[in-house]
Amino acid sequence: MQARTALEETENDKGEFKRKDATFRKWIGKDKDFPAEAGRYHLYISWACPWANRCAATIYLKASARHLQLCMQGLEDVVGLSVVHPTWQKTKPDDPNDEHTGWTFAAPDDPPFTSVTGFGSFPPHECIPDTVNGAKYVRDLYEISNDTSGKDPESKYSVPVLWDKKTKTIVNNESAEIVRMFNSEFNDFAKNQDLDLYPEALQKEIDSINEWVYPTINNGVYRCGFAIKQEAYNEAFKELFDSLDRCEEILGKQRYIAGNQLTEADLRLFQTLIRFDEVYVVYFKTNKYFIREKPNLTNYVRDLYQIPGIGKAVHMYHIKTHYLTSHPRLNYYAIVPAGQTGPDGSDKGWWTEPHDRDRFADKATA
Ligand SMILES: N[C@@H](CCC(=O)N[C@@H](CS)C(=O)NCC(=O)O)C(=O)O
Repeated sequence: MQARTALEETENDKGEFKRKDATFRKWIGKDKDFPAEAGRYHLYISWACPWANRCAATIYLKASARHLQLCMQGLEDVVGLSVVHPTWQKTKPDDPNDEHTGWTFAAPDDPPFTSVTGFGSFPPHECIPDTVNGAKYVRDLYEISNDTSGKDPESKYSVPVLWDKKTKTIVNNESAEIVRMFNSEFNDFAKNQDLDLYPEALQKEIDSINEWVYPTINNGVYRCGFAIKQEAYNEAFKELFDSLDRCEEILGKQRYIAGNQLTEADLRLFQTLIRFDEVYVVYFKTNKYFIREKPNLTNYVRDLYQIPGIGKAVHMYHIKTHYLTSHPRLNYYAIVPAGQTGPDGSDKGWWTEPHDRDRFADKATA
């Protein structure tokens, strides 16, 4: 069986993109599979991946005092971080029968990568190599953990990966669960223990928002971009913009998507919105409108982007470079559109402008 990537998850009658569930689902915490300990766990991410990024943002948020607009060291000292190169490479370059391409580590002084089709020159800016296992590819981590992901049609070599240095295995590779663990299980070590991204009073509301935001927005953009039949794209496109309209309306009445308090539901929604105008509109054909045309969505993205823990995890170079240079089927020549932030994503542009969200009450700053 050939190792697989998300692009192969469209091989069904309808040509729809169907994201498979993550395979490692162990928990860290009191009376759970693994104990919470400082320095024991390592997080492997891509700055480009919206799912991995929300895990990094949670680490930073738990380390930041929002009302002081300060970002201090906190969970950053507790959980180590490695960041892959944005451009997928062949993960078994010496095996002519293995065609898999995927996440590859690089050190900041390594030479630039080209796409697997041999185009472009993409330097390893802001990459952090794997100092824990010395792995060259994320695939290696799955193989050290004796996993067949990627070979198994049910799964692939995805990020984020939460790694246990003690037992040398993957603990969990599902971002929704990793965010919850960082939110609640590491408070003994976190600087910003009081920040609760999944507060009990809002859990029902958050769960019900996640239920439509995930399939129609977070995964909805991928369902548009990876569809290989027109009907599948049409359906995903309609659901996506119906949901974005719904968000625009909700955000006209309250500061955050689940109420007047920042929660994990915002971290999820934000990850798609910040990538939308620069990548999804052009690359995933989600071109009914730009986020910047919608006043409430625009100001909401600015508000979140300007929270240091969230903004710090946004790396536009990685975001643009990954999508545009990693899927030869979609962009053979790996040309990166300039958009608002330039091809290298260096211009911060739109999201640093002042926002109008202070007009709502905000529990976090009250
Ligand atoms: N359920 C996972 C999904 C993670 C995921 O799909 N990550 C993508 C990057 S955005 C990936 O690593 N894909 C690898 C591939 O398609 O081979 C989560 O939310 O943690």
